[in-house]
Amino acid sequence: MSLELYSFWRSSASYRVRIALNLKSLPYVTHGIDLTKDGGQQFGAAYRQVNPQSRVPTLVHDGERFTQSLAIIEYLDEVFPGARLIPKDPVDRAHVRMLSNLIACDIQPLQNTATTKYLREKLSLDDGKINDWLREWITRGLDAYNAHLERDPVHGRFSHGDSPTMADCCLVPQLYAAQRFGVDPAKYPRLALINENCSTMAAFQHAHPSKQPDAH
Ligand SMILES: N[C@@H](CCC(=O)N[C@@H](CS)C(=O)NCC(=O)O)C(=O)O
Repeated sequence: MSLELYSFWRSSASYRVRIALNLKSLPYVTHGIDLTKDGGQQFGAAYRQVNPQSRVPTLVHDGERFTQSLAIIEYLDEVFPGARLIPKDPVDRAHVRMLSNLIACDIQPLQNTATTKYLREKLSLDDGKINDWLREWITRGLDAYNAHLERDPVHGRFSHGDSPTMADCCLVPQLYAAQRFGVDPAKYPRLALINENCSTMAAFQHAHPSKQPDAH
């Protein structure tokens, strides 16, 4: 069995999949795709063959290629035994998907490299305005995530209950990105606590950007 992950150390979508692979105790080989080098290695001919969308991550499992981090995490959960990342019960499952989508669909695309590059190069926004943009969308998204947790009757040490799910695979990288872009996670005590609980687990520690072979 072979698992290969095309990823960039700082990419939050790649970080999600690394956490999921580790929670499932699945060994994998990393292929670093540097989004900051040579105008972005994701646009190179070699990587376009792997993923025509020119984004990371891509997971290759025994020759089968998958993109889109949430689709990858769902696939891993369905195919491999071990910790369940998406609960069985339809209500719990919908909660976990809702939280995951809130981050993956409504926050991350607005902080993505290609988006901020467009703001800078095509719309001539300066760094100050781009930072305002980033903080605005990240704050609105995390406010909403936090509000959902307050209403969710399933409280626990993680986003939904007492074991980590796909939602936590999304939350931890999003809080890492938030900090990078100047939004202090301490503003959200509940989210900060979940982040702390995750950070005690080896699966999350080993997935951290600073621990990746391509980190710089
Ligand atoms: N919805 C995709 C998002 C993938 C994505 O946007 N990846 C970013 C890094 S986090 C990327 O490759 N950006 C390259 C670019 O913007 O050119 C997923 O969840 O996998």
